[in-house]
Amino acid sequence: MTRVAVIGAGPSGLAQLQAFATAARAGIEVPEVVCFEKQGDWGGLWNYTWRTGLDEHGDPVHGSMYRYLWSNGPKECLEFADYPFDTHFGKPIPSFPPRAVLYDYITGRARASGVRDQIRFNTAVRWVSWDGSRFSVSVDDRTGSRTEEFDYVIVATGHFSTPNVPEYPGFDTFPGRIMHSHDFRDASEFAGRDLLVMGSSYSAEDIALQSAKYGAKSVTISYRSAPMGFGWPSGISEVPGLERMDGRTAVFTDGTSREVDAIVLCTGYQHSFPFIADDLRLRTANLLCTPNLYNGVLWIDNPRMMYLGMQDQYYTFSMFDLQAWYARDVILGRLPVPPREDMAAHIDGWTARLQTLANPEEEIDYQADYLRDLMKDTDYPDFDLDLTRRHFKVWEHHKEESITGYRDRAFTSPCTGSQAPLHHTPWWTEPDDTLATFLRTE
Ligand code: FAD
Ligand code: NA7
Repeated sequence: MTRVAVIGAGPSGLAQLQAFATAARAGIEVPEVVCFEKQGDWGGLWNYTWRTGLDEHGDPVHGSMYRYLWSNGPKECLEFADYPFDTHFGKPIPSFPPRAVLYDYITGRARASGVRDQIRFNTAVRWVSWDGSRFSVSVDDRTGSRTEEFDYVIVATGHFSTPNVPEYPGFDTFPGRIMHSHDFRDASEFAGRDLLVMGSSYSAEDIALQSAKYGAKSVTISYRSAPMGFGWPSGISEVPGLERMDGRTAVFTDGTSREVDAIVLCTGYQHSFPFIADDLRLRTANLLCTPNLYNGVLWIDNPRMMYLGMQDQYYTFSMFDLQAWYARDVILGRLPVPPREDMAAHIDGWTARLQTLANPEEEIDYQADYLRDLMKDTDYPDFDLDLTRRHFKVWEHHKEESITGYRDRAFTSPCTGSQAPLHHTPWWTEPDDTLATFLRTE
């Protein structure tokens, strides 16, 4: 029997299990699917851990999410078309849920599909190689190591876990704490302190806001290329790049300086796959179009090797679902694999368009067009993709209008058409991120 290995049981890996389970329910013969997950539970980054550094087995901790993390985009833009929010929660819920609510949603669909017994938890994949006819997958299940043979390998291990940690002059003599956003867990740690946040993307934006919300005395955000330029609340300011640290004093390239107590490096992540042989290993920066992946999924030098969720992400769960449906249909032989040169030319076309994108609106259209292609190829349930495209653009404007208030807006579902209610409390004044409080109606 054909055997498929899925590596990782986060949103992408679970999407793959969902895709096969859906086909099986429709009476289609599906291969044997085995999912390896190095953590003790599913949900990937959404499975919160207090741990940093090494996990209980001595492996790098996967988790990068922190307490009080709320969705940074409208939930309507990531809704599962085969399992709408209204179905899971039994009623419409507000558009920007905290982490525990999204975790409940992701794992709720997986529970309903009964895919848990396909997952081998506490099992880390240590090496994947191709022997000319099949893949050898070596795993460590904490009792020992073994190697199994597979016909297809689907890598769904995420790419926001291995931190990119730059060095700056004076870091080695800075008297305070320096951490990467991967290790940031509880914003209240910085209450009453002066914080330096480095970076100008999603992590910098949100960690600066979190820290101010939970009591930091001041937050200085240092950008390398360009400021985010939002209307920051009092206590947060943006300055140019860091030149050096002189003790506690941060000196910036415009000659200004600030005294700070701690530094959070929101400097992004590396795509890291040390468990994959060189000839199969994706090497890329965080881009909307990754090199060598046809349709963003198939490794062109060996299309039985597949990757999910490796792009930079406006779209998340719905994109992973579409990729998983596509991967499934290639494996089932329902979709063709073009010759290598055609796949390479297709990627070249997308890469050329990527170079022309001038602003977030064009980036949103670019990724939505990619999803549109996958929708055309697969039988993933229809949803109003153009509505999500418009939602993202409106969301960008909401952020420009109020960076502390954009999460108080409400959107309509692209799957059911239902209108989300407004949350009972403004995000900026709501310290409680529990599921019970979020779902409470007042
Ligand atoms: P992950 O969630 O990273 O899951 C990968 C899984 O693979 C993990 O369970 C891991 O344990 C497992 N794994 C890794 N290596 C191995 C191995 N060698 N062997 C076995 N198992 C392995 N997206 C949103 O839509 N909204 C948000 O608000 C949002 N906020 C975010 C905030 C932060 C701080 C971060 C870092 C990301 C955020 N994201 C958000 C994006 C996030 O990438 C996706 O939502 C999603 O978690 C990606 O799913 P994934 O399955 O591809 O990867
Ligand atoms: P991103 O989006 O990859 O952004 C990384 C940021 O780090 C970006 O602003 C970079 O600046 C900055 N960076 C990278 N290297 C450096 C150095 N050496 N010095 C200063 N600044 C640097 O990662 P995020 O963590 O923000 O977001 C990842 C995911 O987490 C995302 O999906 C969110 O939902 C949560 P640049 O602009 O390139 O100059």
